[in-house]
Amino acid sequence: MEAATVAAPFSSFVTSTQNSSSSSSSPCSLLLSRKKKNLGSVNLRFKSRLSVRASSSTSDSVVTLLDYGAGNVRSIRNALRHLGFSIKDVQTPGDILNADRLIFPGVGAFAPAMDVLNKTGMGEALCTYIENDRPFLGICLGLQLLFDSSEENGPVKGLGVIPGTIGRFDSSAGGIRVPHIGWNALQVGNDSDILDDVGNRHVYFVHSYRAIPSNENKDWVSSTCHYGESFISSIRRGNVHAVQFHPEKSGGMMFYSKVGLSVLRRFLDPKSSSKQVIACLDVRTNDKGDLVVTKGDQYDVREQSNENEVRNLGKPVDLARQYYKDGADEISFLNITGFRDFPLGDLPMIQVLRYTSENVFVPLTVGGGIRDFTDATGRYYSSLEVAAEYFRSGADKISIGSDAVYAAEEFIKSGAKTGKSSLEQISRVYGNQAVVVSIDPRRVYVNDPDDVPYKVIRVTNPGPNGEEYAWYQCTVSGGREGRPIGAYELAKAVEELGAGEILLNCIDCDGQGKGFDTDLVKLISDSVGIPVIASSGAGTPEHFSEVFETTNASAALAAGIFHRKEVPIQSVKEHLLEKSIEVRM
Ligand code: 1PR
Repeated sequence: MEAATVAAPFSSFVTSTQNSSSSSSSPCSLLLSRKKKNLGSVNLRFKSRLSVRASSSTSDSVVTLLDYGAGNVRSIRNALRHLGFSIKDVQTPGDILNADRLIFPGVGAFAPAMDVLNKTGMGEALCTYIENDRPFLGICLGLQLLFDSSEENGPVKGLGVIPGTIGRFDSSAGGIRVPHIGWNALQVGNDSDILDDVGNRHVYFVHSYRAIPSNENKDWVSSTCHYGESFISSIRRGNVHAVQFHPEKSGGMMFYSKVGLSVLRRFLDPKSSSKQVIACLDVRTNDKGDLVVTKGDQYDVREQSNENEVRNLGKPVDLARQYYKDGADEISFLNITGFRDFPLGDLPMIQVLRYTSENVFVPLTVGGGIRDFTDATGRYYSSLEVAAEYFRSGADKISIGSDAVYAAEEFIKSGAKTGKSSLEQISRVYGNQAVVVSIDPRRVYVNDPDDVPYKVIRVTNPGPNGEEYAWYQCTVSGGREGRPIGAYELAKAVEELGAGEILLNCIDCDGQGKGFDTDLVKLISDSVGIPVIASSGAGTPEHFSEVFETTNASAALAAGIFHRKEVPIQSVKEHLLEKSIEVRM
């Protein structure tokens, strides 16, 4: 797999072709010239001589590296290994076409590089690969070669994928020194997933030539940087990315996990984007009428004492502020008796939200009782009004529980979207990213998958009577009533109805501290395209890494261990970092 030295097919090229680069037409320009007319999306319908192999994900941890031996790409190799990837070196154009993901760390000068690409047929293979929107990351020269041409020892034709000419920094502009060597900040524009963790932090540059943003290439530009002038620091279109800076050098060991590597990680495993640790505050009024943070034991929030009082674990605003300071990525308030009350009448809950949002600057989700409602006076309130009041009071997202179950049942029965459910109304007005559906399922073991008309899975831990299968029955009203719908069916239906995220609780695991129900989380996170929050059962930091390593959960939530100060949020995050799971520190 790994070629320690310069990949054989190129070594001979590098030396011999130093100065014979001005071939008439660039590989891509031939391919693309006929298409420039409708260069809307990358994936054009042109049948080139070459064809790329549909992704077969030979292995999720292999990355193909185009190292044409011009310079040391040792640090990129080290970075890839550090991220747990093995490297397949390009030996032939076919290796490019068959790549699942390709990194092209261009080092050296433009002309010799284009010569190697032209003479080895790699240029055309690269064009075909990019044309088919295959996962590509060009670094430094690997970005510049995508452009029409370069003035470096030229003009020299480039691959011609992106309009524009690479030119030398003008040292007279603003008294800058050329080459541009050092750390500089990016102005991240169009969404470029791979830069999401960089934000305005500094990354490392070493180059004398640069690409300039223009009307012709503006659709490609995902970030610019200023050095005497504004130049293109990264491009992105679909799965095709390239950066002028060096992600593999953008940070010391400590920085590693934050900036440089996050760019590579996000490219290599787009799903990996950084995981979130969420603190959840289940709130309700206790018998004295005070709004307290409580915590269920499989949803039973009453102390096993004579008084049988509601378990009181603290004040909602204080705890929320504390978890924010401790590094929680999001805070959720679940008004667990909301199904009983009328949210807009529940001023204490709204007050909690207003006070919290004054001091907590991470996303706030609030749930409980969101539904259309007619109060005792006969006044009708739509769920939209309820949600509006929560958003006005500081919520970034609202969470719907019971009402989403009824909406899903209706949708599955009729097969038609009425547009009237709280889920549909609120996601239509506020966007689906503002709507979370909280699922409260209970595991039901069965001996045979055909025993029930719902999605059944083989469970890791057999049931009390050795049952090998189970389905997850959804409940409403805080787990009090089981409904004829499974968590799988519900998740699929609410995604269709406009939910932007799923908070996947598990009544069986709630408050048990034995870990998340990874069978359930895997089932749901593999079945929907929207983010899934694993919830219920966290007892140790290892439970978090386990759920992120074994499922596609985007976030994991805990309550009890944080309320009882058994496991600090910081130690969960440090553990995840040790496990190379990207989190915000
Ligand atoms: O149905 O729209 O009124 O919403 C009610 C909301 O309240 C739902 O989101 C539902 O999940 C929640 N809820 C209702 N009853 C309870 C209860 O505990 N009796 N709590 C309840 C939900 C689940 C998690 C909990 C995790 C983590 N809590 O949020 O925090 O299980 O706990 P752990 O880390 O201690 O294991 P509607």
